[in-house]
Amino acid sequence: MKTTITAVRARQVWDSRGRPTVEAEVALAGGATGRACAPAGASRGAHEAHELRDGGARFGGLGVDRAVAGVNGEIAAALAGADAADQAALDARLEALDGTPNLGRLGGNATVAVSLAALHAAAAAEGLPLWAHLAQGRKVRVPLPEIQIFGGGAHAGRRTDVQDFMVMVPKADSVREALEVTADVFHAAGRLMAETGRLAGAADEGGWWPAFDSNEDALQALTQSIERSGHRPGEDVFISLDIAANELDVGGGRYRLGLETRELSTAEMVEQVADWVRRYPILSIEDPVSQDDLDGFGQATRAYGDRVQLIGDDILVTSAERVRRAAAAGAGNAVLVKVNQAGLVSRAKAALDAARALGWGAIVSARSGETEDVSIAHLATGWDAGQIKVGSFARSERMAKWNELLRIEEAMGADAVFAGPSAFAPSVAAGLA
Ligand code: 2PG
Ligand code: MG
Repeated sequence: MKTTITAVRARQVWDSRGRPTVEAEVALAGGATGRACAPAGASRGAHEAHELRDGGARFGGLGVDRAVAGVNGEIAAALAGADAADQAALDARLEALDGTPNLGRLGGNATVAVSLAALHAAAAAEGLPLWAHLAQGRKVRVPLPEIQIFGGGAHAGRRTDVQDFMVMVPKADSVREALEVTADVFHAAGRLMAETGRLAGAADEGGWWPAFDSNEDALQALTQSIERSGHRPGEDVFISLDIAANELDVGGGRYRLGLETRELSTAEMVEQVADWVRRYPILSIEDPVSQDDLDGFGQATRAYGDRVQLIGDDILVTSAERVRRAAAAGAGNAVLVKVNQAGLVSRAKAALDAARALGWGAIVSARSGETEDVSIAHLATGWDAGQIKVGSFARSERMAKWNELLRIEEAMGADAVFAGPSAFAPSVAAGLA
């Protein structure tokens, strides 16, 4: 069979933070090959697939020699002869080989690189771009981006408590237009920051590293940047926040806003965000509470989930089971899908399918540590996820994904449909009409 795996190998490459990561290659009997890199998060959920690092002094303990050796040894042996076109069986083999629920023995960084590389190889064997291989002839939408303007939290020395200040352009006609509007806002924000002496560099995902006095200050500056860019906040351009509240959790149901030297209870945290939602053109909120606070996530959903997208990242960790559990508790209306958080392509797809079955939104997301790998542009499109999150509008590991989306949209030609408001859960989409 032309899709039979003949070889699997891995090497250490470097990510956008200059840290080692795993790159895998899969070769098939018919001559096709696929290649993929594992990304790496900084603000991680405890329930994610385990990232296998070497520890010790070398590279600050972040070496991936063991993960690479696992691919070149055990994984290569176990996958020889497997069918790359049967992703579910291949991922099940990896799961069984690892033998732990969180892929802790071989490492989610090893398994995700291999799982994705096999997917690329299967697409190549069909002679199709990955998005078209995944779409299997079905009509799929070009995803709506959320794009970071200011980076904070764990990605910028905790210069703001909120991690990502992003924008969305849901009423654009195409991803091309959405990116052009975002470029205007990104540069207007840079100019505003420079003029007011608040520009302090670039954050991990390419956003402006700001020197703000409060989180509110950042919201004001972002709204002002949208206005200055010539676009209309709350009409053309909306704000999306990743609070990444896990990073603010100081235990005992308390959240610390370090920038403002305030400590909030879960109820106060929910109210703080509700207050921002009332006063700023906010369309989407990610992780307003900590990873195990399903109750708090439910409180947030009851407070503003009828008009605002409420995304679970660290709380759902790309797990179908956690998505269903959250929905049963009335918590959330969208899932962030990070393939490396799940550790396998099939597990990530299952989380997305669970969300879709519930009428939720789904956002395929990059990590703060990325490479030139553009797989997620294809996954977000081919899986018809509706939304994509890549980081900011600078640095080539980010721009590579945006540029790939432009190529995909162009390849679809007159058939291309931009997801726009259809990307959201119905009540959120209704608010945009
Ligand atoms: C997140 C991601 C991307 P990290 O929290 O959504 O912004 O960050 O990869 O560090 O988990
Ligand atoms: Mg997040």
